[in-house]
Amino acid sequence: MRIDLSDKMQEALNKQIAEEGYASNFYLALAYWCDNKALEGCKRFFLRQSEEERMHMLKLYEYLSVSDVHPITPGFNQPPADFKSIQEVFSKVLDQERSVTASIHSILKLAKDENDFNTQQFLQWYVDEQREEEAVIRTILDRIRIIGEGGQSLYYIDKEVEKVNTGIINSESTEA
Ligand code: OFO
Repeated sequence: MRIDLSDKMQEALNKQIAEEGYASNFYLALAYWCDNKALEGCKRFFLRQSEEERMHMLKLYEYLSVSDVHPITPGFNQPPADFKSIQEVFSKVLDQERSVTASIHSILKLAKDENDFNTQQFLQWYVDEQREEEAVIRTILDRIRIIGEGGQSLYYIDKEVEKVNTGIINSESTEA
């Protein structure tokens, strides 16, 4: 089914491709920052996030493609390469996710203003995904705060993040 998208919507969805692509690269950068600190659980977490963000980007390519709109492949923006601590890493992740959430919400508002029901439906998946991602990151940040900054804290933080990787902590268990 071909979907008619306004010029403004085409531009907004193409911009979102760049947002998701950046998020994928950002998480890749974080994975190898963690690798460098021997934080294997955190590395695995960010590698998986990087793959998921790429998948979010590709969903947008497909949506534009079935709408007969040529998706624009974004250039690479340099993600940050260095961080003071794992606490700083996860708080930057929360900032990053909040900014993507704001971007999705603004496209959804545009879709509502334009009575573009197809795009509203398409974006709902992203709204849910963002809510779940933010919930997981907030849980990790809470645990990091509880563990504190003592000598073995990195070891315990990595173990907590590994629980997310294995599904012991997930978005369902974090949403009250
Ligand atoms: Fe694309 O899910 Fe978060 O950013």
